[in-house]
Amino acid sequence: MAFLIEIKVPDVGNAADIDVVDVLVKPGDEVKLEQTLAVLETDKASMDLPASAAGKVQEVFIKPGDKVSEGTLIATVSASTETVAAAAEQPAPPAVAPAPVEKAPEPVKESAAATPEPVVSKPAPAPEIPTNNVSVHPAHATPAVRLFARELGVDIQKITVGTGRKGRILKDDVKNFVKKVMAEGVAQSGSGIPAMPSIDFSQFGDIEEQKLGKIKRLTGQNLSRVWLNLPMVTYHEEADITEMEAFRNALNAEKSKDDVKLTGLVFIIKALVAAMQQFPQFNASLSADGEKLILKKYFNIGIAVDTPNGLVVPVLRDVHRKGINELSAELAETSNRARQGKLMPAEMQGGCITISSLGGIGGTAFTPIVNAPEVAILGVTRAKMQPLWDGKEFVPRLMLPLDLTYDHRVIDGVEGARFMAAIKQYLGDIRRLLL
Ligand code: CAO
Repeated sequence: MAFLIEIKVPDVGNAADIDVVDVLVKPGDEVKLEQTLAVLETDKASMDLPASAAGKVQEVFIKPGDKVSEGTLIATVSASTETVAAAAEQPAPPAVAPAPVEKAPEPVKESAAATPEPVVSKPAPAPEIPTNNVSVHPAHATPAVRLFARELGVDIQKITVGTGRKGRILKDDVKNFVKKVMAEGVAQSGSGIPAMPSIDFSQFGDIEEQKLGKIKRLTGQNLSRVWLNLPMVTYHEEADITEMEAFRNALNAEKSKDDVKLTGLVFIIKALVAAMQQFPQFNASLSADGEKLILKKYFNIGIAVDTPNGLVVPVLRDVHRKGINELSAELAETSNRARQGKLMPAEMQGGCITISSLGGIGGTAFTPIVNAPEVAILGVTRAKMQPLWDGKEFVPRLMLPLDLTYDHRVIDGVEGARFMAAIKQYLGDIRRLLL
């Protein structure tokens, strides 16, 4: 015996006006128990409406774009007595509301031509609450979810976790995918750069592993962060320090063997501070939101010091108030303590611009990385005698190579060139430092 079963929208937890995004059956289709008849979608989740009885679909009452609520008739299915009985014995599916109570089918008189089949009202089982199933078909999603993914620029094929029924991708899965990608981006300082591959170098020959010290690890992290966040430009220049060196040598000749000798670096520090006073935008930091420039009225210079544990940057404070001898003594004392690992954290804070000098070793030029949040760093390599044309002849001059890297968000190219020209002028004639 056959019964006509009405399949209705079950209790879906107070949701009304639910969108019908897909209807998967038509009259005449044979449907199995639990087969998806339609796909509904609220603003929170997408859900499949399964058939609560197996049989032949007689009529379908909804179409994509309709809005339905609890109790809306979805379809009628003509089912045999056995199927209905079997369906009645099915345990109540997990539901957001109590399982619907089913009307028991009544025996039907064969002769009723106008009503050939008795009608049984049967809500579809309540849709399952999404679980964290791993999707077997990663791109199994309704058109609405696909549209949503497209609007966010998400390639739905890349979403491997569908938490809907049978692994269907839901709106929430798309949102979670976007959150995950954003979080990974942040972890990589917004760069989205793929991680370096891990290579087993022992396959090419003998190796030894050496753990990086704390300073090296922290410096590495900081340098990577700066490298990825600051648009940096390095400008190169040469300063004629022939007279300055003559003066420095003369001063050193006057010193006793216990006095701290003057190195060229202290003159460079003074010239740098004079240029900073002339160009205040170099003695500044950009606010974290990039909206403001914080101009500093103090003049603290960081000096990169090479130590057995790695690079550290002690800060010489209030340099504009200190003389060459005082600065020399402070530089010698601080760099010694830095090499012995005796600097306190506070001694490495509050710098305005850093100098990285490789002049004691050699070099002709390099591109130092800005010690952010400072906006510039001055690199120094080895001075050497060069023939310089004075308009009549070549004359030997001691030329000092300088490299200025600056944060291009704060410093324009022309400002960088002018700043460097000022340093060059101060070093070329240190009497100008008195002006
Ligand atoms: N041109 C020619 N000679 C130079 C010079 C230059 N630009 N800079 C230094 N020298 C000479 C000095 O005059 C000194 O000569 P004497 O022994 O004849 O007196 C010698 O080189 C050694 O100088 P120094 O480097 O010890 O002293 P300094 O004051 O110039 O520098 C300090 C001090 C602490 C900056 C330096 O010792 C240092 O650690 N430099 C490394 C910085 C660094 O690691 N930078 C890398 C950053 S990027 O990774």
